[in-house]
Amino acid sequence: MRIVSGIQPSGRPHIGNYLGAMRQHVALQEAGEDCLYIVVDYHALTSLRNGEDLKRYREGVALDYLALGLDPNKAILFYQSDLPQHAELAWILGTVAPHALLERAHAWKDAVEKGNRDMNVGLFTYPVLMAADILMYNPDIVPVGADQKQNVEMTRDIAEKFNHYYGETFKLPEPQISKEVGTILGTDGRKMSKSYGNTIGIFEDEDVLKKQVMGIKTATIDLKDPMPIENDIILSLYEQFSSSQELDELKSNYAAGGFGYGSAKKALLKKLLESFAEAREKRTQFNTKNLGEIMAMGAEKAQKLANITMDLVYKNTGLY
Ligand code: AQP
Repeated sequence: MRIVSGIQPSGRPHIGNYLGAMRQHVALQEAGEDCLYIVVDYHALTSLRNGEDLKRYREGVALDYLALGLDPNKAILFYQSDLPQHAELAWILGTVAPHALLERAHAWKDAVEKGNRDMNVGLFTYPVLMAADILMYNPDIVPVGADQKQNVEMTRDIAEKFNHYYGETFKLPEPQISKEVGTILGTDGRKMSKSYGNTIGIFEDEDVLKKQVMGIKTATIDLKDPMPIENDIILSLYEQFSSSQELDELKSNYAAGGFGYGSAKKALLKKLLESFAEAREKRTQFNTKNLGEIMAMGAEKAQKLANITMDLVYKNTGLY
């Protein structure tokens, strides 16, 4: 199976990115699938306004992927902007993508409602660029977090439109979303998101992680009283990293009373540090020295596949 997915270097990856996407990405590579993973830096330009930040984040995301087990000899890892054809295909797809379709995008509607973002055109056409990233490589499956399901559905709609006008050109990909993960909640109870500042990191220093975990919003109850287990952010995160027995133990501590949210947060922090111990150790040994070569190798492999798609697109649209 051909697999394509991506991550925005709009900040440092968090455990939501890991559970919703990156963990699956590495597992699919290990299962021997034909995987392409894209550090989508053109997308990050819709929110970052500092070149030094983008440079640091995109290298950071690539190194984080490698530390989490991505093997550049098994999967193709590359920077989106190394292949300007992504922007070119996005333009072409934009000429068939209905405006009304993009207006329905949850992320766009959310941004309009909040009105607190720089509402640039790139943010509006984000799903078209994402369609280009995906359709460029004709994948069968697009493994993403639950929040990105709509974008993959839009990719299918745009591909169908294009095929309707220009004849069979693109395969319609299927989103693959881990049901057990769903949408991971951030420290404030909203979707964990780099732009909400409510994330818990993977590779941050221990004192930073501690601060993030200790900042999780909890109910206000007396220490001696039982703590409610419904809609508890700590438990929902702990569940993702522990066995059912460990989860039951923590739940019974909640029910017993006298435990306190401080102890629950400490248990979560311990679990996170244990779960990522190997990756965190690996990450300290990685630096940007050989990264250029690894990313250039990925771009070269991706370029060969992109050329095939673009040749067909030029031929079918008459742009040859
Ligand atoms: N909270 C989440 N729960 C489950 N999956 C998530 N993903 C992101 N947040 C969660 C999945 O991670 C992959 C990479 O996401 P992205 O960086 O490309 O963009 P995003 O979804 O917009 O992530 P953020 O953190 O919310 O970034 P900003 O704030 O910059 O927009 C995707 O597969 C995504 O589903």
